[in-house]
Amino acid sequence: MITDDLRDLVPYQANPVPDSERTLHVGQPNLSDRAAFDRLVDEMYENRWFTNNGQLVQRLERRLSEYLQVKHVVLVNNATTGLQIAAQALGLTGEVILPAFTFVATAHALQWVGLKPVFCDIDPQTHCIDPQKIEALITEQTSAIAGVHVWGRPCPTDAIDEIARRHNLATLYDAAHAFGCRHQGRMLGNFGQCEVFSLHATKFFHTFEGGAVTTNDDALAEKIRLMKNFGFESMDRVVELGINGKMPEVCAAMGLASLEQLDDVLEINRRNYLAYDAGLSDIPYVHLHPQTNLEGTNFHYIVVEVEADAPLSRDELLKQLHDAQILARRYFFPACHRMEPYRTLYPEYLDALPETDRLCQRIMILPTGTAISPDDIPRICATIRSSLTRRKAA
Ligand code: T4K
Repeated sequence: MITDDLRDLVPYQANPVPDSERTLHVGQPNLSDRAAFDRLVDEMYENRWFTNNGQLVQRLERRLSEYLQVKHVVLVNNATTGLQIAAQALGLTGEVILPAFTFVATAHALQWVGLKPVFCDIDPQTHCIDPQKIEALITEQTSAIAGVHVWGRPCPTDAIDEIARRHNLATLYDAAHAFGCRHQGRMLGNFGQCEVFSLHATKFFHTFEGGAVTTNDDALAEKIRLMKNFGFESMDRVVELGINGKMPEVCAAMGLASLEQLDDVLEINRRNYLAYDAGLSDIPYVHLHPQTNLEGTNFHYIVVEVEADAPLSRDELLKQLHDAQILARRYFFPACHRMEPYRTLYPEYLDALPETDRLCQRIMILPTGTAISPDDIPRICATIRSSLTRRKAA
């Protein structure tokens, strides 16, 4: 139910451009309450403490640990660094199995720390790694399975755990999309040896730039804390190979202010999803990727599949939307195995991932979040309908 309070959160109301002329983007950031953010920035000034594990970072870690019901939350400067640190802290070597249907950062983080990404195909129903295809990829060099909770939909963690146990592999999850999502009655953040969230501006919950590594393993959390701060155990004493993965205080201020409004953002996302569901349901050739976990998702991505025999290809439809100032996006396009350096380093995957390749050709992401007004979604759906029917009639 959208209340008046909720409407106050939607920034379009302060926007002088009429709804019908605004450009609609995928990924426009949710805004925190400005006064709450300003108060936290004032506090940061009073403390004269801007980074290096400041009070706001510590406070946000405590809040997130309560929110995610996980023992340890280690904030970092972004999820890419978080994944690199997690891989190092877990002592991964050789090869790591992951889906190619992910943002390229997942593969880059592993390759950057000297691991070979081994790309696994996805389950076309869930868009996540297909557990039935993992085992055939395991070799003597495999040290871990890295699942990605694509669009916030949980990976099949039981199946992955079972394979990992049998082959003595580590498990970690890229939870970049999945803040606030639940799985089997628990918040994501509690699965595998550790999970890594992105808190980038385009995400459901954000800190401008940022990331969070979560784990229930005390020793691993301690190692990750050391590693994100150059390996310093105490002043002048370095005990690990470390990096600069620290989150600045101003980012934590954004996180603390944003956390207060997260329930409202969730409600707006849910409203938008339901409006898309209704608006797209009778348009032929397009299908909204269904949310199967209505009580446990953040509804942050509106994912639409365009059928192969539609009168317009996915890319032609995108062009029509862009012409109407609706900047829908292809994610993830192309998939990692078709991007450099992977297509040159590992050409064996170019013909090995049919479901990934099919999905990459078919899906588009539509705008949602608090920057979208209730009137935008009917306009977007009408543009999709008229583009498809115009072409069919022609
Ligand atoms: N794993 C997965 C599965 C991920 O999706 C990501 C990041 C990562 C790992 C790595 O997390 P981080 O290291 O970033 O914490 C964007 C984001 O930069 C990236 O964080 C995100 N995933 C990815 C899916 O999307 P681009 O290259 O698509 O960004 P860009 O600049 O094209 O912006 C996306 C849209 O957002 C545009 O329509 C414009 C809009 N936008 C963006 C920003 C930053 C705004 O309206 N305002 C803004 O301030 O990567």
